Amino acid sequence: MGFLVFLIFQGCKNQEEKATTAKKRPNIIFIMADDHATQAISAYGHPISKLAPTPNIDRIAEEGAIFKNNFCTNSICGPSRAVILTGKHSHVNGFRMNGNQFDGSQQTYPKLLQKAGYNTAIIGKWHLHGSPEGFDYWNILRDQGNYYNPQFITQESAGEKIDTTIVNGYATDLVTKDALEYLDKVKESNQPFMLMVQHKAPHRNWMPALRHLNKYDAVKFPVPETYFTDHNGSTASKEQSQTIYTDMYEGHDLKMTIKKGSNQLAHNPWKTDFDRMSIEQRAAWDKAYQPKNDAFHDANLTGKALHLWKLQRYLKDYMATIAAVDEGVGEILEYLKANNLEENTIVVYTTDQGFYLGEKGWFDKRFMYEESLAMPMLMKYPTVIKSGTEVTALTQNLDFAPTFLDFAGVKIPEDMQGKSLKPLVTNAQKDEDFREAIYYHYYDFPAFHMVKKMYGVRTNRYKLIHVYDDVDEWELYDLQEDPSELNNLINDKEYQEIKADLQQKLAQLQKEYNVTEEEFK
Ligand code: SGN
Ligand code: CA
Repeated sequence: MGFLVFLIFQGCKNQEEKATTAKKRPNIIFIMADDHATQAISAYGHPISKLAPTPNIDRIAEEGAIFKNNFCTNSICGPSRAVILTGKHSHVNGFRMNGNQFDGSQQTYPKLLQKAGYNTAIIGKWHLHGSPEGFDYWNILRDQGNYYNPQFITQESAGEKIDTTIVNGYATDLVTKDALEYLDKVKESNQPFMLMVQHKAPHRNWMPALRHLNKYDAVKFPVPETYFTDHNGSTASKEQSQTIYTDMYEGHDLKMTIKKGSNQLAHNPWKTDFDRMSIEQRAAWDKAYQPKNDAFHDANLTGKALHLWKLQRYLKDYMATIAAVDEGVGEILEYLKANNLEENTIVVYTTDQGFYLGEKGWFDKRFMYEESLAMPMLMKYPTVIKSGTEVTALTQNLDFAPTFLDFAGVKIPEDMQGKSLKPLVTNAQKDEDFREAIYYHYYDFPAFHMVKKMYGVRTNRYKLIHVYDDVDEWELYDLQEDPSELNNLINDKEYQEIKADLQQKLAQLQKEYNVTEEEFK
């Protein structure tokens, strides 16, 4: 009898210990916006963001770490998400461009965390087609998602015939609300959790929440020096179609109307974004925009003045769309504090790739130039990361999966191509010893915005790009001398040694990452 009691007691004790160890493992909240440029996060200090600060997102950097040289491997939505989930480059995980179908049967970090006892969830934009695998809970936006009254696909509705549910409200707020509801449920359990909160905002067509429609009316954003550049030295730059003043749709993107006194949008090919608004939402929208649009018609702008007006309208909408994301981050951080979860939860803020805010005249991403290559990365974990940590190592979205596994104490599979960032934020490794150069490859051509196929290498000072397929052109930039990347040095005599070195680094990386000839067909 005594022995049985002992056994039962031991059993309970083991279970208790197991629960305590499980609790000790950090929770992970991965917040990812869509197309949120580093220039639009005030922690990164860009002049544009100073006029439209993001105080809540900045808190993650203040209380933890900011990555100053974090880059994507392929500057486009689905591919970046697939790299994040798998820790493998696009050519290895198989998702090279939007429209591909993600092979959900492959290894991902959520699956590995789930297997190790984590409760895993994803809420918001998914964009990988097919249903998410490796999640205990999911609630995803249909396709790209809509800002107003979006459709969600839930575990329950994704049967043989996917049944999407329209949820009234504003996408960013709905995603935040569902994230808070998930936290409320999961905090009651003994399991550590990993939650991915993936906003649609601030993706095109930049529709702010009703409460933010006039937020930046009085602000004049700085015009990038390169807004009217002529792209000498790069055929790919000349031949893209993502220029604000020639390629934005006046209605859909810039919310311009056909004439004074009318609320009818000018060119608006994707009607569903506005047509789905309720009568009340549309009335509030028109009340905010009509006076601005009428003033625009009165001003009768043409030429450069018109191009500059378009830039301001774009930036005001883009930054106002971010305001709800920032508020949502604030709500999550407050929730953690109020529920005693702050100390043991890693919070990450990032986006799927960078974005142009008028630099080179552009919006969108895809190019290997800095604005679209750079990805914001902020991370806090109070018990482990010192506040105010700055990481300058060359890091990538490729590294996120190994990092989360490392923090969770799960073995990083050999076949993951990224490296854990943990030694960088715990000061166990020096920034300069982390990685010599990063590898990039963009495939999505011909497609929207007509950005050509390209691959390349970036060190902390130089960048070499090969644009291929319908052209065969190399570009070389000295980022220290020419941060705007306007001066292609590929044929410059003084840079031939540097070029040879970069070519060698490129070959090395292609070998290391198993890039075969197949990739360039
Ligand atoms: C949509 C956008 C494009 C954008 C792609 C990819 N047009 O097609 O401007 O480049 O998505 O974006 S829109 O008018 O329909 O918004 S991604 O972030 O999903 O890769
Ligand atoms: Ca994106």
